[in-house]
Order: sequence, then structure tokens, then C-alpha cells
Amino acid sequence: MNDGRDFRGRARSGGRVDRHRFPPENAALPFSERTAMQRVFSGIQPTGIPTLGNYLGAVRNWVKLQEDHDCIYCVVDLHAITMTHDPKTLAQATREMAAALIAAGIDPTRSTLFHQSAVSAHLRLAWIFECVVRLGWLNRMTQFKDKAGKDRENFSAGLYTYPALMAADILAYHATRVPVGDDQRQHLELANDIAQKFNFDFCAGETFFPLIEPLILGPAARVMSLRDGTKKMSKSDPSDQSRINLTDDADTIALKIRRAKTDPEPLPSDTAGLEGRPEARNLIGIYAALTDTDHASVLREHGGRGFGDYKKILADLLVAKLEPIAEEMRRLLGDAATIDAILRDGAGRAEAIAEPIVREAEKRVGFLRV
Ligand code: AQP
Repeated sequence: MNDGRDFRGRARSGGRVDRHRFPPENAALPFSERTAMQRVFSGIQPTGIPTLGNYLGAVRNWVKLQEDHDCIYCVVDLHAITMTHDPKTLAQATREMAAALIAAGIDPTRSTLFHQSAVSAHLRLAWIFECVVRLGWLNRMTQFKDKAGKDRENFSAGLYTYPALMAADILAYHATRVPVGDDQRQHLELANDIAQKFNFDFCAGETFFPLIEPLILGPAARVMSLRDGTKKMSKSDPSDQSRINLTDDADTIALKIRRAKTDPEPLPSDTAGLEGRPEARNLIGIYAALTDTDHASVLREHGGRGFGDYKKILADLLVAKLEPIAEEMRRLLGDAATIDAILRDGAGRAEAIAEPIVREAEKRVGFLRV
């Protein structure tokens, strides 16, 4: 079954497998006409209105990647049921998330946009990966610890095995580049471990599943809560004041920024002065991301200002950037049938790519085909 190498592709004595080769020789390419471009996959849960964190950490980068990548973007409703959810609102939340992505700039004629539960290949590969991943690896996942806290016995098994489904989401498409916020870094490292163990166990060390490169981009890869600069901004945070929702109107944005927690000192003039000031760092990072600069340039421009003054400037910038998205989202949601048709079409295209890859994975595991 193997040639004496461990699952990470390292020869136990001498030699080394080239784990970075892409496309893998045995990956039965091409699966679409566009495989000359690197394939990107990313997903977002329909667990609420997307936040400024989702937008700056992920979605804005998804939009840019459409220029020169074969992009597949997924509303991950299977992941959304790993936490307690309301079945009456999930379908509409899925539609709203699709509308938010389109309003933010995802072009469904250039990218494949669909919802996860419409493509069963995700679940078939996820099951195989659940049998590949080791319990010890899952035990190290900080997102599960953060979400379940001390009450882990009462959380779903799905939340615990979430990273195996996430690995399947990406690898069912042989995607190699995954734009995410910094909170997902550990899950992508695990996905690479799963891929390499699968290759080792079932492909004699060949690169059937390619290595994934996380794309964690920009000065706002982790946008923090407006109430606590040490906690990430989340769409499911019980406090609406902790986040900016992409649908917030101008007054709400201004009020939330005005109330955002800060310290009494004025802004420093250089990045060293942000040390130990997580709330100041967060508000500077948001401005930097929205203006495509970095923390240092923002501080060169605004260092020395008091927060009262700076918050007004930041709120105006946020309103200018987010209002057009909210408006377009409202317009799109007036026509649910069109959103559904976009998702249906995307699911068909996604399935055409994933099906042969997952069928090949099932064959390699040894399932009977009759
Ligand atoms: N605060 C954040 N800063 C930067 N990036 C973020 N992302 C999420 N929060 C931030 C990125 O957004 C993408 C989609 O995330 P998700 O919906 O799949 O799940 P999540 O990371 O758990 O996001 P939330 O908003 O915190 O959702 P809930 O509250 O439902 O758990 C990912 O790329 C993520 O990195």
C-alpha cells in the first residue's frame, strides 16, 4: 500500500515526495475548461448577516481573486447546522448570504456560486475524511474549544468534525488556494494533514489530493469585536453592538463606531504605539483595509488624533464603502427566484467538477461499484 514513506510524504529513509507538484499527475485533469487557472474555493456560513469581519477578512479578497482564478464560492449551510439553528429561517438565510456575496461583487457568471447542501459530493468525501482524520488532531482545534467552551459534552458531533467537512469542501474540487480570515488557518493546516494521510494510505503516496495554500490577506485578516478588541467579530455574537453588519444603515454604523470600546490615549504615530492597545489596532486595521493601505500609513495620516475625531472619519468611510452593498443586497432580495436560479446553476457546475474527483476517491478507498 505504501513505499515506506510517512503520510506527510517524507521518505522514512532517503528520498522525498514532491508534495508541491500541481496539478498532480494522477488527478485526471482537466475537469473543466478553466483548469489552466489555479482553482480557489472558499465558503461562508449562513448563520446571520455577514459582518465587516467576513467582508474584510474573506469576501473582499474573493472578489479580487475572480480576476485570475477559477473561483468556487459556497454558502456552507451544512456547516450552519453544526450549532443550534432555526429550520424555519435557514433557507432564507442561505438566500440572503448568496445575495450579500453577489452584492459585494461575486459575479456568478465568472465564479461558481452555490449552496453546499445541493452537492452531495461534499458529504460523501467528508465521511471518508472523518475516517482519515485522527481524534487527536480534532482535539487540537481551537475553534471547537472556543465555541463549545467548558460545555463540550452538549455540543454536536458535527461541530467537532466540522474541519473534516471543510477539508472535503475544498478537496472535492482539487482547489489549491483558499482565501480565509486568520481564524481558519488551523483548519487549513488540518485539511493538508488529511489530504496527505489520504494520499499516503490510499494512493501509495501519490498527490491525488493537492496541497492547499491558505490566502490570509490584508491588514484586517482578523477584525475584532467593537466591544472587546481581544475577541473576533462574529455574525452570531449575541451583542449586535459588537459588529458592523453589511446591512447596517449609515446611522447605525456611525452609532456603533461611536460606541466602540477604545482607550483614553490619542492615536500613536507609529505601529509600535499600538502595542497593548487591541481596540486601537482594530480600528486602524479596518481603516487600512478599506483604503488598501497598512497600519503604518494610517498612523502617519491620523497619528495624534483623539478617538472622537478619528471615529467620525472611520464611520464616514465605512458608510461610503458599505452602503452600496446593502442597497444592492436589498434590490437582489426583491427577486428571490433569480437568486435561487443562480444557486441552482452554480450547484450544477460545482457537481460536474466534484463528482469525478469524489468518485475516484471512493474507488481508491475500495468501495464496490456495481
Ligand atoms: N472577524 C473576522 N475577521 C476576519 N475574517 C473573518 N471571518 C469570519 N470572521 C472574521 C472569515 O469569514 C469567512 C466566513 O466565515 P464563516 O461564516 O464560515 O465562519 P466564521 O469564521 O465562524 O465566521 P463568524 O462570522 O464568526 O460566523 P459564526 O458567528 O456563525 O461562527 C471565513 O473565511 C472566516 O475566516
